[in-house]
Amino acid sequence: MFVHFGPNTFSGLEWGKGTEAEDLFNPTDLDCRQWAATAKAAGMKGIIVTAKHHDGFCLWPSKTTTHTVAQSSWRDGKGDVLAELSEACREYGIKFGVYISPWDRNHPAYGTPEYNNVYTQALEEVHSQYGPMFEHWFDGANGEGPNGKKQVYDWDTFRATVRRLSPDAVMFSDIGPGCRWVGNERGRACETNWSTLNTEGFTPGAGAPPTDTLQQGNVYGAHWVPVEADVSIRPGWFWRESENDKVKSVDDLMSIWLSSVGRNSVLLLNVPPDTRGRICEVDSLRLVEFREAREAVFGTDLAADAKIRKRQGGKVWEITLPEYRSFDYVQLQEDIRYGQRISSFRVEIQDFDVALDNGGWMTIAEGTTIGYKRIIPTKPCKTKRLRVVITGSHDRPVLESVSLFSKN
Ligand code: FUL
Repeated sequence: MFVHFGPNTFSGLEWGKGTEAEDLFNPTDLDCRQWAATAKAAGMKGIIVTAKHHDGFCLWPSKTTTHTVAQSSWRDGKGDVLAELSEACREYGIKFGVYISPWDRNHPAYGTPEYNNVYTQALEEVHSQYGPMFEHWFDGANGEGPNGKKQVYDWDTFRATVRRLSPDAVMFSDIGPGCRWVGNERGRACETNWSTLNTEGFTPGAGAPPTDTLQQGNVYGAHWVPVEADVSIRPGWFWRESENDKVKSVDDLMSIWLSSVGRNSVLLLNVPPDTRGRICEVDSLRLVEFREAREAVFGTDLAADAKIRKRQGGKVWEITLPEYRSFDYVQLQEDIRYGQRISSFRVEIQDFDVALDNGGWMTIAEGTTIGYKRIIPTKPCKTKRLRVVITGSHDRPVLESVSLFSKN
């Protein structure tokens, strides 16, 4: 779960200007345990909160600036969202991560080398006081206009600082090093999606590889930088009252799921708390309905008790079900401990009612990459026998599992 929360929650802006009074941030009923409980009930595994967005306001009492919760009148300046949220995550068994915007529209040092020290110190504060984190989100956005302040970021120091204090943190940015941006903010990965990427010569933000490269990765890319697809459950990243009736439907969320998790990506779904500091009922109910919808389809693997025969060095998997079964999705997984090798595949079913001269085998799905998980929607199929044929692979293909799921 992505959580966008800060002055924008109160102003209705997506990008705060940095000039907002600290008192603007004033949640009337903050409840981070409710966020963690919602994430848990939604089947999510971690929360990443905007500890500082582009407006520069810090949700923890940072010593790096005078634009924080400590200067606000919220809880008489004694409030600390990160303390409360990290504690709630621990209580609910949810991993905790942070987004700290490098772009800062408030800090006086922004646009000078000194700002790199400021940002590094912010990383130190957050990762040492509330970490270790499971993920650190480096946003690539920098919207200063032609006359705006330009900051040359010291990415090497930023990354080394996170690595030192949160050794296991996955670092997100356009180019990783842990995971990469999907190239859009709709939560949609490409069907062809290599987890490998060439990052030499690129930087996050304006110096990032072109969008289609971010989407597809690089075949034989030098680094393992899988995709993380981010999207908001609402039109905006931040809560606003006018969008309470625009929360995405279960069908929308399911479609996003299939084109992110189903395409070798992880999903980061933003659920923004309101001015109370709570996730609205409409969002949390939708999340539970979404979890139930996923469980209804993906909770039962119809191939779990199948007999599997692997032939041709793992290039062909023949699957025999105990009886005729109907399904709408084929799920394939590669054993990514060996990297990502498969570049094309085909799924066939045997249908004796079809008069074909090849034993009744019909192709029901074809695709390119698989990766850690690929879910292929098919037309409604009913069969007892199917086979997965790996038609292209860099090395010996190491398929890990084949699963079948039904909508009903
Ligand atoms: C972007 C930001 O500019 C948006 O405000 C939001 O935080 C999104 C997740 O990343 O780069």
